[in-house]
Amino acid sequence: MRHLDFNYKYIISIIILLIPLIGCNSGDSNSSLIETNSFVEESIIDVDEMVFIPEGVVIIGTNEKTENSFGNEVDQQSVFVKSFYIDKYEVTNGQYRKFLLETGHRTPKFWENPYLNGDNQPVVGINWEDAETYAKWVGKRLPTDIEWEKAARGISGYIYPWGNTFDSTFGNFDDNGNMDGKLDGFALQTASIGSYPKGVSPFGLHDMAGNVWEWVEGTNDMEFKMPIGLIKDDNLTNGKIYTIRGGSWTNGPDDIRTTVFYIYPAQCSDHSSSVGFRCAKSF
Ligand SMILES: [Ca+2]
Ligand SMILES: [Ca+2]
Repeated sequence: MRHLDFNYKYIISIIILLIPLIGCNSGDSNSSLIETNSFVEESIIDVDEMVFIPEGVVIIGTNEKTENSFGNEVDQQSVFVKSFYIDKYEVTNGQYRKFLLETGHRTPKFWENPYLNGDNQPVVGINWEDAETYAKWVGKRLPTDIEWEKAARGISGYIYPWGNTFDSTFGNFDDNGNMDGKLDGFALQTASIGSYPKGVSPFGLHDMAGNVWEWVEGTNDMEFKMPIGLIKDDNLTNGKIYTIRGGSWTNGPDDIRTTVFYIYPAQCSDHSSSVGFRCAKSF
């Protein structure tokens, strides 16, 4: 069954790749009026806003693992995390456009795809190095696995950002495998960031479950005790392991768990329409 699900999602991904390309949007702004539909509340957001995450011991991982995720989960453990700031939202195309214009950095895959290139939709089609380069350019960095998980599930260790029960209307997910938008309002595309205020994490972060997977800082730090059998040479770059977190618009309840990580080669996501990132900052 899982194999069939994988094939189905693979086919959907191919369909996305074949969507005709048209001209890209233009213009940018720091504050943006989010588009509305029947599922989305109208609100004004500051796309550059960061949230302070206080230091302290938190639970990461779980002892009640799902067997139906593409990704994996570590055993439950308590970890001390220093305080840090993290973006309230996923990095948008509008933010990324400024970076491209100032640096001449390579244009992401899907940059001209009308389903994915709105100014307030998260940037996709970028690999880990693109994400890290952007983060440095904007004076930030990528969050670590542990930081990301703390920010997503809070000090109570929720399985989903909002609690322990899945709700298909609290984020842009796969609409029960149909990707038709009937459950969450967005079919075969990313949602504008911040479209699901009911799905925020305990720290008020948006889209920590779904919309786009999020690159985190690569790690060779065994404090995050990954099952060693999962680590292959092609998952390593400069001796580090790279993962994406949170699931996306192509994933359902098992993949969008805050505890799930998916090991991904750092160079190989530039063809993915479901992987983006958000930034963090120490102080
Ligand atoms: Ca959806
Ligand atoms: Ca996300």
